[in-house]
Amino acid sequence: MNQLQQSALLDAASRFPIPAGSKFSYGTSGFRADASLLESTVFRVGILAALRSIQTRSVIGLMITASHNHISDNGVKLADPSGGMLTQSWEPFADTLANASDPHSLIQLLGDFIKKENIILEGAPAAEVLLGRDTRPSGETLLEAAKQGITSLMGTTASDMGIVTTPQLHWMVRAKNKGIEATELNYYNQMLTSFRCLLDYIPKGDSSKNVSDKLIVDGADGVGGEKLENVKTRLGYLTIDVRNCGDGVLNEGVGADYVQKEKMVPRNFGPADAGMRCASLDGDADRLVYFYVISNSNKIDLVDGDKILSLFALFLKEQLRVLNGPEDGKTNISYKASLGVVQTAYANGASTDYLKQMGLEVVMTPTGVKHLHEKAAEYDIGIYFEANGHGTVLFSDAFLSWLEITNQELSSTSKDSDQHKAALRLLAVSRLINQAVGDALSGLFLVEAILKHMGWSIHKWNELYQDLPSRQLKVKVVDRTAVITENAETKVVSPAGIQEAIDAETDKYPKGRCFIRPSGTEDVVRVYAEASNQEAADDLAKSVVRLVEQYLGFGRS
Ligand code: G16
Repeated sequence: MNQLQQSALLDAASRFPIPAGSKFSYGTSGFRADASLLESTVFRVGILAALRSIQTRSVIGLMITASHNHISDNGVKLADPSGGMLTQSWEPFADTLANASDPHSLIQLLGDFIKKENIILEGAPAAEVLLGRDTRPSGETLLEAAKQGITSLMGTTASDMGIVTTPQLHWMVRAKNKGIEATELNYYNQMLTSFRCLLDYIPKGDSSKNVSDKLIVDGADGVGGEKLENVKTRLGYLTIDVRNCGDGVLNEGVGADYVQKEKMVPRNFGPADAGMRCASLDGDADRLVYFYVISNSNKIDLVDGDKILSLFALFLKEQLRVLNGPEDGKTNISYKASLGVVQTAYANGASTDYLKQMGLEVVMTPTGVKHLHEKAAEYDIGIYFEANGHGTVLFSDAFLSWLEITNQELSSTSKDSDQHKAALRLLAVSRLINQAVGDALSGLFLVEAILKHMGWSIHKWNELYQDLPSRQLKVKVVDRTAVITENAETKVVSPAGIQEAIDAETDKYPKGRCFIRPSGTEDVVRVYAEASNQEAADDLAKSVVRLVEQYLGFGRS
């Protein structure tokens, strides 16, 4: 950095002092905290985004959101050139930068990092960061802080994409770096064209008529509901009734996190909806779960991320089988695409058993899309989902290129054959489902297309396997970072002794399984328990909560 750049940065940084007594960390999905504490962090992440853009000579994304968290929280995360999460190798520096207490040490740290990463500032081509935010009231001020961070370094361009879903911003970053027009309209066009294509190739027959044309969606009073309203007139057969579209408090008694954890009907749903196919998005529309209201109750039957994954896996496996052609070898196709699924410890044990019975390779990673995405990218078709509804399907470039060529060949040699239709469906899925990150909207359209293809009601889908009863609780402790885990978060290595205590408790319950981990988005330790019946799962979770309090001490709420 030359003198001029240093003094410009110094000047900007002095306007964003770190709040006294705060410690920030780049958690499961970027920085999250009470919004009033975040301006300095967002400013610094702006600088980081500009540096990443200069280094990669590509467009980077910066999203202001705290997703499923309370409305008073906010957060910031970066999208790398591929549209995926910021490379994990930059996370430690993001932590250091966010916590550098005075502007001079900030400049020093930046200088050292620029040298270490070999980032050439002089003569660097124009860099650009795309900015997005969700509907939180604090978003506007924080976006301003981000812009100042971005432009303070070499006058990098900050392009404001407005209020968008998190996956839309990730999609735009990916699109722009591939030379595709990065507009919201283009995002919808690509998604809906592929959706209609999947509908066009539904086998003729009566079964698809069994599928209700009505879907009710809980928009979590966030950005996703509004966006769905924009497209719902373009869906052909499907009528979507969008509720919780921004009139109530974001994520409060609504949204995918509430529905999945509490298993209760969200606000504005009731007895009249019993049995109907319903879906719920989270605050920034990167999570999706389905459910139906149980008659005469305020409870729901949940169709979670694991079941979405299973539905996708079933459909894609079948398309690959048909594409490969009959076993006799006459029309057998040469490319054997690898298909793998990725889950976390939160995946219901019954779902993992089901996927393995289907003959699929199941890999486990720690919580966080960044981990699942990386693993899924190792397959030709990698499907990843967290039970909370976060996930997508990734297609490898090699497989897609081959598929394009094969599709052309099939369209001249055996147009409209089963093989040709399977190729077309796979191509449509790859264009429909967001390749950058988990996306509730594109996930929803894929679920809808597959249910219609199979002729399945939500009830039939839910019967794929029966979930083991489970309970998830959160515990406020003195310092959640004292919990250190290994083996994809299934084993605690610190504090000493707690894992043995958890194991002893779990052994008391038939089919018992339990783990704890520190949340990376909230100041809590999460406890997950599974057992042969609901009462046992509840009891196991509660006893482990007591162990956590005993070993880690009560925290203030
Ligand atoms: C984020 C991550 C998810 C993760 C969730 C909860 O979701 O993107 O991968 O499952 O946080 O993480 P934790 O248990 O560490 O709090 P979202 O929807 O909040 O962005």
